[in-house]
Amino acid sequence: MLENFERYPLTFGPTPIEKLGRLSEHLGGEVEIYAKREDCNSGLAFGGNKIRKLEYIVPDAIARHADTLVTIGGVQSNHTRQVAAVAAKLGMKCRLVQESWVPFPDAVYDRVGNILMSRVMGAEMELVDEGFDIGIRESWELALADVKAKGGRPYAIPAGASVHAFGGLGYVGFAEELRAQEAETGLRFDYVVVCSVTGSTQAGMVVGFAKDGRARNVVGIDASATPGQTRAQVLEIARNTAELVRLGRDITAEDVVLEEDYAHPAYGIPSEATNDAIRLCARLEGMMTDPVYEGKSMQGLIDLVRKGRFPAGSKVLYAHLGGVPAINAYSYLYRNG
Ligand code: 5PA
Repeated sequence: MLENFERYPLTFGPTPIEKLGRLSEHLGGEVEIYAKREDCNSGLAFGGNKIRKLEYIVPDAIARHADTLVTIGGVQSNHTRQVAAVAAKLGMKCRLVQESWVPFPDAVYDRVGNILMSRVMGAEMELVDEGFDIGIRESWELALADVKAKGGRPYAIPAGASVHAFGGLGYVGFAEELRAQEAETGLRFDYVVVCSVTGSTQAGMVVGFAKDGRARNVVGIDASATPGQTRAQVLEIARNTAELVRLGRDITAEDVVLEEDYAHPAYGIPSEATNDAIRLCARLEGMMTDPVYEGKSMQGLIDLVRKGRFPAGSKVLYAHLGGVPAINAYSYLYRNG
């Protein structure tokens, strides 16, 4: 589906698929749970889902002779950290806007984890006192204008690399990669569980799996706590991406499955149920997840298995999209484990 698009390699190659046998057993053993380890996809500052997306965006930045990647996220954004790493790797500058998307009081919140690494990698950043919103922000537009005013050649990457013409392509590639792995191993996955916020991860998957009739088997777990906006953004990106890759059919609202029950109490704030899921997965599998994104999709996966959402015998693939560095900013919550 991606033959006509240039890819700049930033990842190690196809990501490993790992059986989560002890978690599957713990949840009754009727459903086989696997994880596709997007969190281990690259040597660029711990990797994650944005690296896969950026492989299809970087060729455009290079073609336009950009010298500065400009993007936006919360203080503990994984996305901004991954853009900082990619800029370093390409020999470009990086300008980051880090907004106050999460009102979290941990004393080291703006010192550790993602933001620490972005600073070490030399990104220029500003902290802006604006709340959570996945839409286009004025602060980001001002940063782009500022880079230009100072004689730079900025390249605009929106939040999560999502509302970008090529933002959905990386996760179309995920579906193609999985099909190849299925052919090789003889495994076939009935469902893919994926965390959704700015939307292009799920949108790309919906398009990629629409090709073999599995679009509606992509189960999005909302972590934005503004699911209306996330759902609309997934649909819009999926539609545009379907056209771009000439899928040959339209994507409809029914193709976007988004579970809304796991994002509470707010974006970036874990509930007790989220923390229970993080601990359970860590203690049964040694697989770490974070309190902002993957802990919530893990909570969703566990709850949906317990509720019998997946028929007995199903193989369910949890897409682990990265994000663990942010757990350092929640040190007080996990001081006793
Ligand atoms: C993020 C996003 P989408 O934004 O593509 O829907 O992906 C959600 C997601 N898991 C899932 C992890 C670990 C993520 O980092 N992170 C954002 C960030 O600024 O880091 C874009 C919000």
